[in-house]
Parts: sequence; C-alpha cells; structure tokens
Amino acid sequence: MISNQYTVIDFETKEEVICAARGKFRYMKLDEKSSFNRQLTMKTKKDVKIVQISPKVGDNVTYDDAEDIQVIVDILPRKNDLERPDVANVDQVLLVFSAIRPDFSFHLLDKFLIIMNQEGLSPVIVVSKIDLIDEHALIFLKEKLHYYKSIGYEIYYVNSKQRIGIDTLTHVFQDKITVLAGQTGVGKSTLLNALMPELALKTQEISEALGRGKHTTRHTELYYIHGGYIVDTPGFSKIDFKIYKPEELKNYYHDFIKLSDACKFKSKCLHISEPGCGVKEAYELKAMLDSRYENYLSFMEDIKSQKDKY
Ligand SMILES: Nc1nc2c(ncn2[C@@H]2O[C@H](COP(=O)(O)OP(=O)(O)O)[C@@H](O)[C@H]2O)c(=O)[nH]1
Ligand SMILES: [Mg+2]
Repeated sequence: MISNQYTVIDFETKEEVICAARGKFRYMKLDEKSSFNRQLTMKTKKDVKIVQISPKVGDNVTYDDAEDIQVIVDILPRKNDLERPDVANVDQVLLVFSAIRPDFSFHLLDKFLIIMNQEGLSPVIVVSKIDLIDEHALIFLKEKLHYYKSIGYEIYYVNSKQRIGIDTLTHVFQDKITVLAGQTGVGKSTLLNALMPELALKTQEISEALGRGKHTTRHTELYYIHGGYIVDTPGFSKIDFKIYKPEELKNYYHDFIKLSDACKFKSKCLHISEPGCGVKEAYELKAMLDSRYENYLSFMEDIKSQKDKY
C-alpha cells in the first residue's frame, strides 16, 4: 500500500492488480466484539452505526475494472482489525516462545492465550531453540505443554538455526493470514528466515552488526508463505489484556468453560473459593497443569487490584 495505491490480489485469478481508492468508505455491519467497535464509546456506538474507513492490509475488497483504472469500490466487513501490526482479517498468530534464552514462560503463554481469545485469533504455539536446552529439560517442558495439546492447541518444536522441525510447520499457513508474536529474542526473525529462506530477512545479529540495533518498522506488508500470507512485522511483544471485570476472565479459558459443567454454580462460578468447583477439582486432582490454574489466580488478582485503583 503506497498512499492511495493498493495491491489487490484477485481472488479468482490470484493475480496482483494495482487499484486506487477514492476517499473513505462507509463501513457498516460492525461486529459487536470487533476490536474496532470496542474502541468506540457507548455514546458513539449508539449514534454512529456507520463509520468511515480506508482500505488496509488484509482487507477483502471488491474492485471495479470497467474503466482504464482499477478502483476499490467496497471493503467487506473485517473479522478482526489489529493496530500493531496494522492488519485486518488475521486468521492466526504464531506464538513463538524459546525453550531457553529467554526461559519459557507459562505465565506469558497463558496471558497470550487470553488475548488471542479476546481478539478472535487462533494461536499456534511454536517452541524455538530446542537445541539450546538439555534433553531432560526439554522432555519436562514437553510434558507440561502436553496439557495445552490436550485442550486443543497445536504445538511445534523447532531449531530454526539448523532448520530442524520447520517442515512440520509449513502446512499451518495454507489459506490463512498469519502474524508472528512473541518476546524480543525468542527467534521470530530466525524462524521466518527458516520458513522462507528466499526472503532472507535480517535477524537481529545482522542489524547489530550494522550497528543499528533492531530494524525499524516501515509500513506493514503481507508475504506469500506456503499457500497463505504472513505479516512481515511481528505483533504483541509487550502485552496486557484489557479485562476490567474479574468475572470475565474465565470466559477466555476454553478448558475452564468445559470444566464448569461440573461446577455447582455452572457459568457463574469464578473457580476461586466456590464449593463444588470443577476447575478447582481438576487442579487438585492434577488433571490440570498447576501453573495454568495458578496463573489464572494471579491474573484475577491483577484485575482486582487494577479495579481498586479506579
Ligand atoms: N540455537 C538457536 N538459536 C536461535 C534459534 N532461533 C533464534 N536463535 C538465535 O536467537 C537470537 C534472537 O533471534 P531473533 O530471530 O533475532 O529473535 P526475535 O527478536 O524474536 O526476532 C539470535 O541470535 C538467533 O540466532 C534456534 O532455534 N536455535
Ligand atoms: Mg526480530
């Protein structure tokens, strides 16, 4: 996207078409839960059901090629709308964690998963640097992560430096728009290089060698990758979820929702001190990963103390 010039991929021919966009677009059908809608205040929500937007990376559009110049005529409703990176309609996020350097953090994993649920994004978990951790520690980490597999998350283990495990990952990109996310230094750029060596994206090592630190972010772009698209700039490195009501937190835990069938208070149960709680029982019986429940309690405390401040 350059000023008023957009590269559109034709859905049928898969060809690139350069289009212009005239002015702003009316955008209706705002999803109640869309991140865009959440930015609007209650007042504007009532007053303005129609907002004006411009096309952005990831948008599905219709274009008119009747004239000698192609023009975008409509933007289809966005299923989600991220700001950083500035992309619409993201299908999934590759959550990259290193096994070590920096240490794997279950606290950060649980936090990311909450945010993914809030934003309507499907996570794929990638553990990098498996070559740097000792064999027993890796087995131990995999055993713990098995809990996440059991509740439906996909997990891949890679050594991006030697391109080990990369081939097991390539199928996840098919027909999807993917964003990479994870702390600085976990190996996002190295993984992207391993996945698409033809692009030879600069890892930190290269930019450090040039004495410039991390490369600065320009406009966002999509790259074709194994049958889908990937966003060139990563998102969600420093993050916090936006939950203000303690009773909301449990709704972002797929596993807790299932277990709450067994709760005496069903969906009203906060899984803290209520009698007959299915979640707490699973924790006590070791049917749930300890840290999963303990992190939940700690997020709960964070939300409560944040609430006390106002
Ligand atoms: N041994 C090993 N080093 C890795 C791996 N992935 C990344 N690294 C190194 O970890 C450092 C940070 O990687 P980088 O891709 O820049 O992380 P980013 O900040 O997430 O983009 C670099 O020195 C990489 O060479 C891996 O799987 N194995
Ligand atoms: Mg990087």
